[in-house]
Amino acid sequence: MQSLPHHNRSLAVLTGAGISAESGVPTFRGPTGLWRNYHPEELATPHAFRRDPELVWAWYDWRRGLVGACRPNAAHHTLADMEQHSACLTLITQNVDGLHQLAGSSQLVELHGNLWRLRCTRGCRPPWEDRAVPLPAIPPRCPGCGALARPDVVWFGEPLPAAALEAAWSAARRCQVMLVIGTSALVQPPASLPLLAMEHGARVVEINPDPTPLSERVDEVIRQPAAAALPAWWRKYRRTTDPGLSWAKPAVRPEEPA
Ligand code: BV8
Ligand code: ZN
Repeated sequence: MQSLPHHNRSLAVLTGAGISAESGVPTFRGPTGLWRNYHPEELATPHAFRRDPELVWAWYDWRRGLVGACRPNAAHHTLADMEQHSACLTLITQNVDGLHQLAGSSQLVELHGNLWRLRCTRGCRPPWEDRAVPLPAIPPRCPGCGALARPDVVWFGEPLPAAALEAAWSAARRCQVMLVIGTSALVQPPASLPLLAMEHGARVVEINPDPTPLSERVDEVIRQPAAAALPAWWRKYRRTTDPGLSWAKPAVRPEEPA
């Protein structure tokens, strides 16, 4: 395998709530993830919404208020810069906070939707953007047919958007390097993406201050917060003139004279 110059080696990046932690966004499993003593998994379900849409919307309104006051950090900005300088970068996020877009990332695969989009529970029209904080009415209603509106996110027990999932699978199969940033790797199907990338020979690097179920399986672990670790990783990556040595899986080289 001819080792590719680093600027046209395909990179895939998977992000989770941890990349937004330094922007002030509560992570799901961190101490700040709880709301009124509800675990996210209890509220982010179609069942919870059917049972009490006001309660679920109060939670999303609280999160929109919180996230709306947050700004992208150095890790988000580095990913936007990487997009500018990489021929082939696929940024796959589990986050619904919209901070990647705010940082300027456009090649983004949102696996779990977005807090700033609403959709009609009757499906009478495509999802629409609504950035009102707080929402004028809880629960909000569809401006077209007056039916209940819901956040345009994927709830537990719901399938992921097929196009986003396919884009993520193919990026994982194609990439030479996958960065896994700020995820506890517990929620499926996203947690399987790094495994798929490894099965296809990619080098997988985890950036997370804490261990995860992936840590002992990946090629490299950077135990630092993302806003510090990612800019440093990208500077080193770009400086690398001989990609085969440090980043991609060592190329199968013809026997080099000893
Ligand atoms: C589906 C949107 C099928 C909503 C979200 C049993 C076994 C295996 C799987 C299952 C099971 N039971 C059920 C399932 C499936 C389920 C699942 O995986 N459950 C888990 C809990 C076991 N998955 C589903 O239900 C999915 N759908 O399977 O559908 C289907 C198919 C066809 C037809 C019908 C059905 C849907 C899952 C999506 C749910 N929606 N979000 C909303 O946000 O309101 S998931 C949500 O939680 C996030 O999007 C994210 O995916 C997840 C949280 O994980 P992380 O982002 O990783 O965050 P976390 O807090 O956990 O960790 C933060 C990490 O950051 C930590 O490691 C920490 O150390 C680190 N960190 C902290 N600070 C920093 C940092 N890292 C770097 N820098 C820092 N500064
Ligand atoms: Zn409608």
